[in-house]
Amino acid sequence: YIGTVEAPFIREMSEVTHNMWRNGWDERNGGNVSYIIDESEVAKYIDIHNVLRTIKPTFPVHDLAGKYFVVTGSGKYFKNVMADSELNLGVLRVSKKGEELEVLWGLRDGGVPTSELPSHFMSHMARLKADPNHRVVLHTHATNVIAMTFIHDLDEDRFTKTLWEMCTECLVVFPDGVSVIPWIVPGTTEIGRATSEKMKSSRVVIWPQHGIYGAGTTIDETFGLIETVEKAAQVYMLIAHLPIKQSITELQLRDLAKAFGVTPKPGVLKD
Ligand code: 2HA
Ligand code: ZN
Repeated sequence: YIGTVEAPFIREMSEVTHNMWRNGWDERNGGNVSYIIDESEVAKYIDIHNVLRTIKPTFPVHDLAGKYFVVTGSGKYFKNVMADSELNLGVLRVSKKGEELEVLWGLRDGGVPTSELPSHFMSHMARLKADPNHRVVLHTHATNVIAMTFIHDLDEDRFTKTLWEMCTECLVVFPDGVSVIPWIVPGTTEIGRATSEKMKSSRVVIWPQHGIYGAGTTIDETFGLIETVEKAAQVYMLIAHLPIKQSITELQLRDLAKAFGVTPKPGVLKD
């Protein structure tokens, strides 16, 4: 085996966690990422027949049986992933029956997967039904998204429309809009259920006063999606208290959708 630390999926995880930390989104142990990897890709770098130990998930995950994941560890800091990926990340396989997690690499010194594993696994199940190419779930404490949830109406269609109005290309990047759940205790299966329910039809779920979940087919695309939402929220936070002289109109949003061939989430724009 080639050195596992050089595996592209470990490098991608190290880079994305580092970038999110540098953005100021992942203080302390904030944020978590899980990423589905093909067996053939894992097998190039890791002995997939050597299970280091098993972990019981808090709920069975039959729909994900046999799938391989790279995940961030519970309580680990994004800041530290680059320097020691084997301590802060883990590669695991969901057992054949979906009742155990088989650790194949990392989570050194008895580490366990992210405390938000219920939300991650349930979101993966929902997204795989919506998009067979789905692979990534990314949670982060994007600063301006959190700030915006204090002062903006939490109705998800109104929230989506405001974000679309903040930067011209937002509608093109997330025509499916963002969804918003109520405030719920993190790490619970209840917040997992609420998040995955939204993930059936949208790739972005906002947790009020906490952060954001994004889903996508690659790390780059998912990070880009969250960056775009956060950028719009940042613009909102910069202008919301100022007298607005001009903005993007509904007609312009429609023209934009037409020009880029995207369908805005129904109900957000007035008909
Ligand atoms: O792991 O972000 O939501 C820290 C978190 C929990
Ligand atoms: Zn969080």
